[in-house]
Amino acid sequence: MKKLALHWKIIIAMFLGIIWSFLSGKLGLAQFTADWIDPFGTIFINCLKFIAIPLVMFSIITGIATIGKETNLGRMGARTMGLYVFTTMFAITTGLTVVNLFKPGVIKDETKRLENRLEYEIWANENGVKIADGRNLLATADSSVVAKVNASWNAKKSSDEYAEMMEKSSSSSAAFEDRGPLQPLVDLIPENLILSLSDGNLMLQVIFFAMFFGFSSRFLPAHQARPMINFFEAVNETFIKMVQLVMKAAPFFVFCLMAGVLTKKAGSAEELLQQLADLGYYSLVVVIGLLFALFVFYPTLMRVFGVKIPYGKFFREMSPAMILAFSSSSSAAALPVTIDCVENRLKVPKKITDLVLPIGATLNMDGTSLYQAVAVIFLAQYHDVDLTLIQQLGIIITATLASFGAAAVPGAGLIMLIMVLSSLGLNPMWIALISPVDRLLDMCRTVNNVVSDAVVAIIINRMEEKQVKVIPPEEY
Ligand code: DAS
Repeated sequence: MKKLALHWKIIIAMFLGIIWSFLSGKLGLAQFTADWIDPFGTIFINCLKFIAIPLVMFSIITGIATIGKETNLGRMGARTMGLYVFTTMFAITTGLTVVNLFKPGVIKDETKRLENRLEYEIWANENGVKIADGRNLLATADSSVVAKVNASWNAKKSSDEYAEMMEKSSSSSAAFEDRGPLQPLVDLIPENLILSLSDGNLMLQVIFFAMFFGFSSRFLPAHQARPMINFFEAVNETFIKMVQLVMKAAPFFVFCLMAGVLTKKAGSAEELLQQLADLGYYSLVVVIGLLFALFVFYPTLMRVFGVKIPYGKFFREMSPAMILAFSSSSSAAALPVTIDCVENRLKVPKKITDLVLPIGATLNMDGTSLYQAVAVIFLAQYHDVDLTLIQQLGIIITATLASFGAAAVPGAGLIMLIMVLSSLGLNPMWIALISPVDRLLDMCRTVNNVVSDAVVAIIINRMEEKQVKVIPPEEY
């Protein structure tokens, strides 16, 4: 039988892992899975994560240090950032469109809808927050209903889950509140490089250091810089080789990852299915938006920029990175494989991938921003809050900033949702309502985050080639 290509093996392994997570619940093997299978998934992710940060650093240093004079770094950087912002804003607009079209949060039951609304107004009054749509149902509501909502709200506030969420939202909101206008710029500069290298959330600081170091090395006399750059290039290539070696065992690791993440996270896949049923319509709307962006918007955008990649070929060559993004829910963990796919399978030169992909993995999160747009409006609908068009357009800005600020690790998008909710005068603790299905949606939106980075790299490459390059499919 013809040797099965790696991406098909990984896809089969992924489905076997999902089947195993159902079986292990039924056969009482959940503990066995957690003890003997899931650790290999963690080992796999850790291997890719410990490679990702130095790979980002050495890729950017060598990329900036060696990029030829013919490439105008400023122009390439501006084009890259412009495409990141454009694709993110388009993703948010897609999210706003589908959630307003399908209205997954609107509750038919009058009483339930009123109770949710009153709970929002009680929260807003307690916290001195201006009601987002200016209505005041508390003033006219039946006193027995108000008393009932008050009691349930107080009970909810004292529950562990809400206490934990309140802690999360207050720490995150505080993190946003005392930020001056230039704080994001200050956060870019590493205080201590070793500290930045040790924390995946500080990837931006590693990128800043690498760009500054690489740019500075261009001022050295060639005979001085060359040995250092040769060394960094060899280190970089070694890291890529390490990724390729790890990926040879990817089918086994992805099986363990899928078997473990579903069993461990949900307690059992059935519980996850039950949670999905409760938030099914909302989850479906998020997935519809993501699929539209993935299979309609990105191929169209590449066509518009004159990139002629056969439709199927693009996704086939990107599939290892997409599956890894799905199974790990981490753009950072998937980054080494994304670089490998874009460079060695889609043939985009290193001088482009070294810069565009590491920065994209950290900044450009289209899937996250689309998800945040859907989630905010879903939660507003669920609490009968009518946001005006202007307020919704404001989400394009706040969700863009939130996705730029989200770290490339699992669950980052949900936490950054706190900022978007707070900016609209909505209750940041509503994220507790959608957290049960967040892991599954995180897996889906991380795929879009990774594909968007690859699409931008391919478009930048075409733009840098300055001509419409029709590459025959067999060559591509
Ligand atoms: N999981 C994040 C990532 O790695 C995205 C998110 O949490 O929204 O891209």
